[in-house]
Amino acid sequence: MDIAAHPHTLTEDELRRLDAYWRAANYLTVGQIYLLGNPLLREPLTRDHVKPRLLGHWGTGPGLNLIYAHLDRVIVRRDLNAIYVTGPGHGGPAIVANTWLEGTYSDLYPSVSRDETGMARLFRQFSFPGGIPSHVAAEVPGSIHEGGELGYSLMHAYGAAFDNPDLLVACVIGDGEAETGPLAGSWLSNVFLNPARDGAVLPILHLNGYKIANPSVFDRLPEDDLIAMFRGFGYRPYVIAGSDPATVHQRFATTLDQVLDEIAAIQRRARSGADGTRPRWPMIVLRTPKGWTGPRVVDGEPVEGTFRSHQVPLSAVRKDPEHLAALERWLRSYRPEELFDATGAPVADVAGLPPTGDRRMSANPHANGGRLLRDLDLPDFRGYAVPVERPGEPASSPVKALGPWLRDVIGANPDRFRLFGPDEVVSNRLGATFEVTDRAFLGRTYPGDDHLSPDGRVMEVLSEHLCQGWLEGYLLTGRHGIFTSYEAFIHIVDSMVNQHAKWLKVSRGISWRQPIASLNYLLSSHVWQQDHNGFSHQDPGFIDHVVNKKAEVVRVYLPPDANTLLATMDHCLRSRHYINVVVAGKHPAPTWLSMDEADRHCRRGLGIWPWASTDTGAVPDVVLACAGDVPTLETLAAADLLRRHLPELKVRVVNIVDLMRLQPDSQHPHGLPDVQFDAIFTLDTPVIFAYHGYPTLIHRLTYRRHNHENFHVRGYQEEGTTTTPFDMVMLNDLDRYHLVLDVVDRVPGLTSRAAQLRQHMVDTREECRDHTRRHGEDDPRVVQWRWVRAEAETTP
Ligand SMILES: Cc1ncc(C[n+]2csc(CCOP(=O)(O)OP(=O)(O)O)c2C)c(N)n1
Ligand SMILES: [Mg+2]
Repeated sequence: MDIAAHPHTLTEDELRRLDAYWRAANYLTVGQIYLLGNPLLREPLTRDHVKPRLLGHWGTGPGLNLIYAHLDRVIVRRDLNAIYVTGPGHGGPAIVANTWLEGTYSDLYPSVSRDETGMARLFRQFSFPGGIPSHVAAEVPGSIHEGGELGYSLMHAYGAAFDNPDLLVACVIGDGEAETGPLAGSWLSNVFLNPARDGAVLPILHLNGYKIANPSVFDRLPEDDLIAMFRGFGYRPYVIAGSDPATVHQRFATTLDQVLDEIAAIQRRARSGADGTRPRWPMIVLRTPKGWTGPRVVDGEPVEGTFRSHQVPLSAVRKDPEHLAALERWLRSYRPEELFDATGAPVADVAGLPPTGDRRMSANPHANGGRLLRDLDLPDFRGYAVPVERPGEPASSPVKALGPWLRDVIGANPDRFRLFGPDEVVSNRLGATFEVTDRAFLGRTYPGDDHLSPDGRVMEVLSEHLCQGWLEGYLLTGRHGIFTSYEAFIHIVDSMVNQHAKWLKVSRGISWRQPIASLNYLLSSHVWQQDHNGFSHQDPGFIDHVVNKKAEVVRVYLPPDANTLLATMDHCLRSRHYINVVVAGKHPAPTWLSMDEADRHCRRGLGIWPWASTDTGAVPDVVLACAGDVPTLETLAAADLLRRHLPELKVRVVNIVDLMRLQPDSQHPHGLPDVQFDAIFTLDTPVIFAYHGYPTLIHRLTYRRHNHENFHVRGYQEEGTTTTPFDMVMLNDLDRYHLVLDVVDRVPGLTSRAAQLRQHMVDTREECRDHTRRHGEDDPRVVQWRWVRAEAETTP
């Protein structure tokens, strides 16, 4: 569209009011960065009015404020339901300024009132000890995106728009942010957005030309190429460029009206059933100067319109009288006396621009998702149980057994639950979900494509970043979901998990933020179960990463079989405000517990398995502990060997589902009190612990426990390749024979007494290894091993 053909969308009065609002927001942005006192410049500015430490980011602010003001105009005119995602989240003072102008800030933080006293507090608290952080963090009303770590704005925006047909998500993307891998991948999200069912995302690329110290790459691309790139991603880009405020206001207003008309038309067409194809969504490229309206030149260097405006353009205000004078000129250039009345409140023209009530972007309930959260309608997981004939029988794939339940969760919650995964839903054995839904997809389809449709509720894209970001956006706006991934590659989102965990931790302490649904990971194709893959696909360290986070936010579950997985996932989908990591295998494996037992075991989080133990009524000689499905299998096989070969040995088998039970209750809310822990693990018995992941984690978690020095942990020690399942456990000394060796070596008195058994175990391991090398598969005595009830046992 030729914007120049519509140069005067705004009347003189509208232009004046918009510009006044923008100036007010800019003034408040600068004030927060600099001022301790004299907020309205009622007296000449002195160094004592200025903060000793000047922290914050100015450069992005004027652009963020301009976009905010213009969105406010159209929200009012069109009664839009909109939220604002701030990619350059370092522009915290700008967004806070808008929320204060809208009145939301004072509603939620009454001491920061909309008057001179409140303004002074608003300024003082910003980036000040005991105050608020510099970014658009959880403390900022209307935010679902802190933007501290750049790259995730657009994926959060799409996640928020899914299943929110009436919502407009305006997403400002920094031109530097746009260089990040996650953001670069996010443009594809429009292939998954259904205009009939979902809301709209309006990407606004904030092309202010610079980052911290460099030009942005996008700024230096020929404009034709830039446009062609976005067209290639399926957008219709509108470029607004300029540095004269009045001209840019007019262009922005005209463009915004145009793109909103287009969005409305797209939605009308799709919702009337007239058009089911992927539309070309509009987007905006806003090319305005970085640090616009700030100091042009400081100490002889150009600042406005350059990277030098990124943080604090005048950095020596308390020392250098010239800087102080320049700051005063800068602040007065906004003419605060026209913008705020005698009490310090914004004048009617300014205060009257934004919408009111929940239409304010800072008060929109979608940005405080817990307010809108509705429980899932969960089918009773007990009805999906694998019937257990005796411990270990039948074999079933835990994840496959979960499939029908998950299918029914999807079916029962068609507006608030989605499954996210990087192309692995079928490979992770969750194919049953496709009995009721498809994969969301609006790209071209061919005959033979499998379960692709615009209405699908399974979100598959080969980007762990996108899966994570979409799900976060979906959760933060009050919905539910699961992310299923290969265990090794979930590390790709380590950093995003950090950010989400921080958000959860901080928002937990903010009274007006309601808890949201937990972020649930179902990690399958785990380290011990590789078919086509090998060493590159073996890494159980995501658990280690997650446990670094605040105890009140993270939970880790290692269900040993199908029924415990069902009970665990039910628990996770009911939980709130956590990050739940569940690791479960996809291959057929013994089902140890009936559903009743599984339910009880999961409620306890850990427990002695009496049917596998031989220490009834006695102090055990050894505790065999296990966490994870494959370690549990090896542990039970080891217990079986011990029963046969050392029948007098009192063995206690303990299984751990909820890893956090291992920590003391002083460290984690799930932690087992010391007395209970001591009762199970004893004060002085050797504990041979077979663990799914890296052994050091178990030591970390049990470090403060009385019997810690007797904990001997086996787990993944970074040995692996493409080989058989039993060879994998042997490579890492986690196999049943090695566990027996550990028992012999650790239980006092056994070394000499059980020397023959020891030798037998060493030989058997070698034979098993040789078998794999000769035949390409595991030894039949390993494959065919089954748990046999003690009564039926005959010692060989
Ligand atoms: C992932 C990540 N890498 C690096 C940084 C450090 N950083 C903060 S702001 C910034 C420049 C951002 O530039 P841009 O996105 O263009 O924002 P704006 O120009 O609007 O400030 C950088 C590199 C970061 N916050 N996140
Ligand atoms: Mg920039």
